[in-house]
Parts: sequence; structure tokens; C-alpha cells
Amino acid sequence: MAKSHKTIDPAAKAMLEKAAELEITTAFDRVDEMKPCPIGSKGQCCKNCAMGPCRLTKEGQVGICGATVETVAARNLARAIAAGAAAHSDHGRDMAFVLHGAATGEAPGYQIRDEFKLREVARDLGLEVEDRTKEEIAIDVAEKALAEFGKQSGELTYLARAPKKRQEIWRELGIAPRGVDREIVEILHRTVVGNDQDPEHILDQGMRAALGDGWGGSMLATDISDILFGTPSPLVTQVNLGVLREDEVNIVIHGHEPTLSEMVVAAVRDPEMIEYAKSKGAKGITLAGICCTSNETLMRQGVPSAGNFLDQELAILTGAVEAMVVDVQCIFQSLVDLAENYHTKVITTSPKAKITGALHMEFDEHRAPEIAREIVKTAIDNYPNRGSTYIPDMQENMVPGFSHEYVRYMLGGYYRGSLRPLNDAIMAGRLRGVAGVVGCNNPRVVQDEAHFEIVKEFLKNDVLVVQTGCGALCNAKYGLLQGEALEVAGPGLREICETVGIPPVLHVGSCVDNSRILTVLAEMATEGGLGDDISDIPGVGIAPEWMSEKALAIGTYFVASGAYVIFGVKSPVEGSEAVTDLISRRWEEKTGGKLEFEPDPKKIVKKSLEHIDKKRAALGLPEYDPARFGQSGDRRWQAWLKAREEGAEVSLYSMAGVPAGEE
Ligand code: MSK
Repeated sequence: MAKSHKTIDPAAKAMLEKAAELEITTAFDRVDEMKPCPIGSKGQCCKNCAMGPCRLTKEGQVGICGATVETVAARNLARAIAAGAAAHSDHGRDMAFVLHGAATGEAPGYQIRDEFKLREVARDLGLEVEDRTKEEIAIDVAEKALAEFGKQSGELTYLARAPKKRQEIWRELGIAPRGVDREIVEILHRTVVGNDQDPEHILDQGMRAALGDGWGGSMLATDISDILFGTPSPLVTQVNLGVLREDEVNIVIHGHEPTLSEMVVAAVRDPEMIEYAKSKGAKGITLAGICCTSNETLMRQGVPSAGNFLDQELAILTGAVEAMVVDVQCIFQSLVDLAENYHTKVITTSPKAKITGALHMEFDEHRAPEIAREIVKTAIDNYPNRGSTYIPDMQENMVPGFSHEYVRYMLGGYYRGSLRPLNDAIMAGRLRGVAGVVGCNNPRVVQDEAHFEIVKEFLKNDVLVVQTGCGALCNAKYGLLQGEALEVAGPGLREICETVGIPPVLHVGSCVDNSRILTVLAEMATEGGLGDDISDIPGVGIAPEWMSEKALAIGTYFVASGAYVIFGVKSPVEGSEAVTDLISRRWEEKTGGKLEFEPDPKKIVKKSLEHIDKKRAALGLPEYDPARFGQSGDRRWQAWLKAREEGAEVSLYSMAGVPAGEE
């Protein structure tokens, strides 16, 4: 049966109809067949030793070792956070190795594209930059970054980027991370049978490891990616399955890391490769991305995106993909079986991620350009094997690439770049607040629906939205990441966006680039006018369609940094009221941030706006009143012209609400 009601994306709907016609199943079907375990999904199942698994479903029931449901739910959540933090941070570690290779010449093909950022990062890491070559600095940055992972005592260096007050809170709570790896390992140790059995104590370590991800592994991943591949700035590209071409070799890159995909970008642009594709009957080569590899390459290279997490199988269903090249994270094992129905080659590339039945062409930074060319050639050679195709003719323009450096620049130019105008806009009430809406798709809910509905409501309510990951690709599909989206924006937000020349939803990157949001929040807090800590800012973080453990790590580092975070779909600790209360009320007492799970998108919006207004009131800011704004710029001019045409004697100033005599 067609599952087209499971997505709001017309391209995905068309592909699901096609899948039904061909009797091919996808995640949209499997989700119905696979009923979630009602015990495990609520965090009530402990399988940390061979005495169990223990399923704690009855009031007061304990496991064979005596573990309560609170302990079990907290342990499960902490382990998920550890896994998510490990994934992001290992990504950061790999980037550091590539930077080292680029600087020593052992990784030919890579270069230092942003020397300015390299020097800035080196200073933040406490390294000497004066009178040194960029290669010398880069070697030190890479070594210092690698040392942050293995650090055993003290604190992560980047914690100093947080507002002073926040650093003190972490120290007071004893959750300032010492080293990225150490905190992750300690979660695994604490949650082994018969060890840490106090839910609050276990989850304090969850926050510590998550902070090691956000202010450590992920932040290093972002910084080093910018150094190697360039700090993003806005550009125009396209998104959705319609970016694939009927008459060209289509290569889809999927996963997370930019290291190989950047080399693939270079290879597909090589005139020799394009000629080779033509020799096989194609008109050229199209490269498109899925998930966060897509975010990495679209924001720096303008590579179009074929879509987000739940589009990965649908891309293969077009029959038009010669190769799907995957690296790490968020890659369905089903791709290999699905590709059996077509000519598509699924090519795994990471030494950390093989899939049975896939073609493995292992990435090695020491000969990356050569491997990338081999991969592209393999795809081109596969073009003559293509059968019938079906590509939905749907794509949308998007403007990605709002790195925090660019945001600063756009608000003040090279010499006076700062977030002052952003703070001023919030203080004046033109912007009610800010929201980060991030994270995955999850077939347990309608694809893209919650992301889209929540962001639209925020825009209407003058909340500036920043997005990363699959959430960003989602709303790009519906046109919210371009200037035209101002049509749905509230009057104050619209004024700001028109003045600065930005869309109302800012794409800030991939999953690891949530660290950019931390940086922006830290700068907003220190800029003045919005308190002196992240917890004072009228803002929220939302993951409406989350599914990955990485999302839990991200959510937790935002909470530990002082933010109110709401996840959609369902709660992984629903089976324990005590843990639900702990991560919400108790964490708020301790950190100023809290984590809640709320499946209803409307309620998410309501809670978010209430929180934003509460923070505005605490700062003594004027109550949000959209009627005060929206009369500037073109609209003020047009309203004045209209009034004059109708014979009214009004001045242009009075159209902006300036009382007569004060013009
Ligand atoms: S890719 S973690 S589905 S956002 Fe970063 Fe998308 Fe979630 Fe993967």
C-alpha cells in the first residue's frame, strides 16, 4: 500500500507511490511492521548484564541486581548520550588527523583554505601564531586538538569560549569535562552492572560527556572543517530529489564527514572525468548529497541536496543513481538490498563502517584524490547499466552557509562585525526570540511535518530560526531557507531580514555544526543586554523528529549550557516519572536549562513561546507586540503612497507610528 500520507514532501509522496507500484518496501513500510517494544522504548528495560534483560513494568519492581526503574532509565539515557557524543567527537578526531596530514604534506589534496580561522582557532587553543607559517600552526592545532580527546585532567580548552557565569556553573556542579574521550568512557564504566546507581549522579555524567561533545569534539570538528574546506558563507543551491538528472551520471554522497566528499566534489568537476562520462553516453556528472554530508558540501561548494534522512532510500528508487557513496552515521543497511532492484552501487568508504554486500572502497587521507577519482570512475562505468528511471520533477532553491563568522559579518561588516544588532532587535521586541530547530526525520511521525509546522509558527511569531542537519534540509524543501519565505514571517522579523538581506531561517550547517549555535549563544550572552548567561536568552532548542542517539547528546549539551530543549516523537525515559522530572525540573534548578519530550508540535510551539516570553520578562524587556513593527522599509513607503492616493494628509514618519510633532 502506498505510504504517501507518511510524508508532506510531494517528491517523497511520488516515490512512495512508485515503491508501492513496484512492491518495494522502505522504512515507511517497515515502521508499521515493527511495533516498538513498549518496555524498551520507555527506558524500562535493562540489558546491561546476562542476569537479565530485566523488564521493570510493575510499580516498585526492581531488577535481579535490585536496580530500580529510575536507575535503569537513567543508565539507558546516559549510554545513548555517550554513543551520540562518541560519534560526533570521533568525527572531530578524524578531522584533526586530516589537518595534520594536510600540514605535513602527508595528505595531498587537502589544503588550509581558511588561514584566518586557523590563526583564530590556534589562539583560542593557546598556541603561538606570530611569525609562524600556516603549516607550523596547523600541525600544532591538530596535535592540540587530538590531545583534547585524550586529556585526563583539567578542563577542555574550549570551555573558555562559554560565558564566564556558565563556566562557573559547570565547575560548581562538577560537570566541566576533562577530556572528550574520558567522559564517554566514564559513562560506560558507571553504567556497567553494579556501579553508579544514583540516577542524578549518572545523568550528571551524561551532561559532562555531552558538554565534551558540544564544546569539544563537535566544536573541533566544525573549526577544523572550516580551516580545511573554508568557512561557509551564503550561496544559492537546490534541494530535493529533482536535483538528480535523467541524462547525467548521478552520484549521491551520504553520511557526515566532508573529508572524502570534498575530494569527490573535486573529482566530478575535473574536465577529464566529465569527458569520460560523456564517452559513456551521459551529458555530464551530477553530484548530490543526503543528510549531513549534504550539509557539509552544499554550504561550502553549493552541491545540491537530494534530501534528508528519509529520502535516502527514495533516491535509489529513482533508478537514476549510479553510485551512492556513504561514509559514517545515519546510513540505512537497507540501501544495499534496495539497490539490488536497480543498477545502483552502494559504496562504503569509511574504515569504521562497512555494510555487508556493499562495494567497499576505503578512504585513506594519504591518497584521497586518487580514491575519489576511482569512486567517480566506478559510477561513470555504471551509467550504461541504468534501466528505466523516475525522478520527481521537484526541487527548491535554498540559501545555506550562515556560519557564525558570517552572521557576525553580515550584522556589522569586516571592521565592526558583532551580534549587537541581533541583541538590539530582541531587546526592542522586533524579534521575540531565537530558536534552533534541528535534528532528524523519524518514520514514526509524518516526514517533515513537525519541522515545517513548528518553524512556520516561529516565523509568524517573529522568532528567528537557525537550523542544522536534516531539519534544515527539510525546511529548505518547502522554501523557508530563501528570501521568499519572508511572506510567512511576522512584521518585526521581516523588517530585520529585509534590512540585513537574509532569509528568516538560517542554515548553519551539519549535526556537528550545532556547535556554531553554542558559539552564537555564548556571544549573545556576552554582548550585553540579554543577561550574562545562555540561560538568560529568550530562546529554545527543538528536535521535533529526532531519532538518533546523537540528537540526545546535542540536546543534553544545550541543556547543560542553559537552554530549554524540547524533543518531539516520544520520550526514552517515559517509564520513569522520577527521571522525567530530573531532566526537566531538577536540571533547570541546576543548569537553568531543561529537557522535555512533547510529541504534539502545537504544544511544542506554545511551550516555546511561553518560555521566550518568560525570559523576556525576566530581562525586563518590553512585552512582545507585533503591532509595533512592520511599518519600515518598502512597506512603510507603500502604505504612505497608498494613503496619499486615498487623499490622506500623512507624513512618512507618522506611518511608522512616530507621533506628530516628533517627526
Ligand atoms: S544526518 S543525525 S538524521 S539530523 Fe546528521 Fe540527519 Fe539526524 Fe542523521
